[in-house]
Amino acid sequence: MGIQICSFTPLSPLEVRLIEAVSPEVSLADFGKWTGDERQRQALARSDVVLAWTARFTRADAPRTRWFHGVGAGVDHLLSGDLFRGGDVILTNSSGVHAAPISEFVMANMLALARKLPRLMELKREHRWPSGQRGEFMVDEVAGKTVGIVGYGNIGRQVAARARAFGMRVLGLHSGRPRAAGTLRWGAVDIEPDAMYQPGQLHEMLTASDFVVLSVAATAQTAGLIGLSEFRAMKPTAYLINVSRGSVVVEEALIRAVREGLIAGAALDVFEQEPLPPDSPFYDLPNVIVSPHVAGLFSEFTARMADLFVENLRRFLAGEPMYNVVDPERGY
Ligand code: OXD
Repeated sequence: MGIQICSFTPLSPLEVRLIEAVSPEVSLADFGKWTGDERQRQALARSDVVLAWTARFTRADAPRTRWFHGVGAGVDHLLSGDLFRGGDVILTNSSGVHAAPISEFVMANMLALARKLPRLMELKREHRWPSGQRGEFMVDEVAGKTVGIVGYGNIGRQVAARARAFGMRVLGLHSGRPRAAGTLRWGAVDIEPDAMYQPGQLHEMLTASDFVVLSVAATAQTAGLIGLSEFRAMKPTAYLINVSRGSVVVEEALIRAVREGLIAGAALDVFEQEPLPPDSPFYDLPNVIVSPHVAGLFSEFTARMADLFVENLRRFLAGEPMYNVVDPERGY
């Protein structure tokens, strides 16, 4: 009967051909996105492999499925249903695919915060040249400053390499598990941090950091990881940059920390509730950059994700160890 693959993420004709070229056994139905209509449900009921961002269906809807590839790096949104409960569906993610663009986004935010870009843009909008106010822009350089990276995985490592190139000191917080065995790396440069902290040493790392970058997976262990006592541990001149998930930060505590000057500001790409509601206080906090969960968007995303999927499909069919296998219990 061959290997039936259902894709609920849009693929180009070339990507479909590359996937089908892995074996004459393979046939792929690309639906672009999940709508749950009858045609999709019938295809899903026959599929051995599913490729999708999220799973709005149950194990009973996909009884033959043996492997699910998650289009994102985070899999938190995939784990609420029963698809992975029985332990008989392999779950892989796309960690590494957009580590470089996300780390570029982190650096863009770091420099924007350090060089007060939001304020400069405000002046431009107001057609103002701030004569006599230039002292406001007498800032510190990021060279020599310290970045503390919470979650030293694919994204964290690429942030580290870029920060090092800017002359920064790099601290990493270990997730506590050994590094996963191999993936496609897309030219990633691995650097050792100046110091690696263990999970119990979060406060020590926060105290030493001028920028704290959250690139950790959203799990039961990391929910609410950064709350009021963590903001109190940070320097009043430090900034928080979150490209992980909103659940990692206690948002009320963050709002308070920025308002009361416990920290200097933040750049947030992810929120507890997305879309961020229009009345969210984050929009009005002057020292906070808000972006609508775009850090990972880049033009080559699907092509790279398809490369990873093709290599994993080859491994799946050959019974070889696959890249980016996620433990649903652990959540990463
Ligand atoms: C992801 C994301 O998880 O972009 O991949 O948020």
